[in-house]
Amino acid sequence: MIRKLLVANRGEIALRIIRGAREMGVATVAVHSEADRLAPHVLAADEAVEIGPAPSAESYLRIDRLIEAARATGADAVHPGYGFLSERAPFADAVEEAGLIFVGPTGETIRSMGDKTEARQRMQAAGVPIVPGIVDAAKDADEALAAAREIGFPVLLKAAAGGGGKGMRVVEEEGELAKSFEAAQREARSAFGDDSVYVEKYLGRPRHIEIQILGDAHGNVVHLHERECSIQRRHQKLVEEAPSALLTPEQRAEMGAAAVRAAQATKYRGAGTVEFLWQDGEFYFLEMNTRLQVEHPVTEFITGLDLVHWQLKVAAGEPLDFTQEEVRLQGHSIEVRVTSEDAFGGFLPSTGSVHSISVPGGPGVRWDGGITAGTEVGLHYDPLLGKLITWGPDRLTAIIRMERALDELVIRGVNTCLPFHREVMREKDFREGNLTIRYLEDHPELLERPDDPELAEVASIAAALLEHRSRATRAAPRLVEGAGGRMSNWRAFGWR
Ligand code: MV4
Repeated sequence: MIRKLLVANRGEIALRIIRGAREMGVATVAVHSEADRLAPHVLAADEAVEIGPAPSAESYLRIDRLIEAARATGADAVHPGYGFLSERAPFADAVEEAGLIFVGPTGETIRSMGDKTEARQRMQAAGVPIVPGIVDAAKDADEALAAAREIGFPVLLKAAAGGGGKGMRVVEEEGELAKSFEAAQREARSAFGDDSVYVEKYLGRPRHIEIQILGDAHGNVVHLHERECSIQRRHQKLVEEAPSALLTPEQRAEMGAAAVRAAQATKYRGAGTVEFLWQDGEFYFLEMNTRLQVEHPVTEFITGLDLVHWQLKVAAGEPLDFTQEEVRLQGHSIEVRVTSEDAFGGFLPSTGSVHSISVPGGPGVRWDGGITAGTEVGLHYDPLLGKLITWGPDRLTAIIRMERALDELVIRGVNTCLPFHREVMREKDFREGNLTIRYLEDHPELLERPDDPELAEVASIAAALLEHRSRATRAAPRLVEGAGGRMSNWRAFGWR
């Protein structure tokens, strides 16, 4: 087993990993920048090492300093969290070369999934459906045009070294292709130092559904069902849920089996996510993420499994001790990402000091946060302050609980996107589970400040006096026609 774990991250995910390690009797080492000396993850760990100034490039991204911190504290394993170095193959390699356990897949697996054309080739060979298109980069615009004619317009040009939406171009018709191809190549070269571009059929209104997988060092792989992450803005997910509101048990099993084949094709060890686009009853492999994801708690809620515990176990060589048939799917879970952004002002980042935070609790509610009163929110790091997650025996109960928990969560001192989430929870298409990756483009009203300014001012004065939000600013959760009456949908909680 691992004795001492260095957590190469900050914020809510560092705290989440430290909590999981502590429960398993694993000692923890936090690392932090000068700006994060008193951050919650530092206070929560058994030991802490300062690794550099505030900018990530001089601290959380310094492989040499992280390895040195592990050596100096006698850690025997490193958990990369998400973001930062979590999907950099050279980091996984450096950790192993230093004789330490990397909590994640091998550098080789990370590398092969980072190249999108290689990933497509491997998936095709493993019998995982991929988006129709070419599997090798196109040599020139003529080759791309020939491919596009075969696939049928519109097509999407993608950088082989890309991912996360960088370097993509939609091409509607033949006449635009040559120009777009050259632009995509230039973009890819300057962003990734690699100008390889390939061609895919463009899907206009897909859902983003991903499958959580878990593999051990002995070749066993299970899937832990899907998460639906369609509600996003500029590739930043905002709301996630598990299971998806519309998959049938047969479709779930089919996607799960495809994800397991994908993981087996890369000899996957650890927790990973296979991303799919879903449109008109068909699903297509998009990318594989070789890390623990932000939205992992919704999977933990519906399966009862602790993903950090399992990451540590399989990293230490322990086999999975349950089968696919034993993986439960119980109820429904929703997560909202709470960021220091003003959703009604174009998601403008908000900075300052957190004056106070009051976190929700009660049945079926989880707050995974990385801030306390006094935390300085600046521009050096990701704006994610924390995640609010609810569980219910069914989707409507999870939503109603989220509305209740959103009302209980009060963060003062910085603007947050909490008011936006209150709007989403009441919106009809969301309530009915009608989601695509264009959800926000289809609902621009959700990005408009809903309150009467006068009422908002009165409310903010009242809130300042009372230290919690006035009831006047929020309507009672509204029921949506056809979504079922409130109590009629409410079942007594507990395993059925
Ligand atoms: C697509 C697509 C439509 N058709 N591929 C965006 C990020 C990268 N991982 C792949 N992405 C997309 N690929 C085809 N053939 C639409 C997107 C896409 C998207 C995908 C998932 C979640 C959010 C998205 C937002 C915009 C575009």
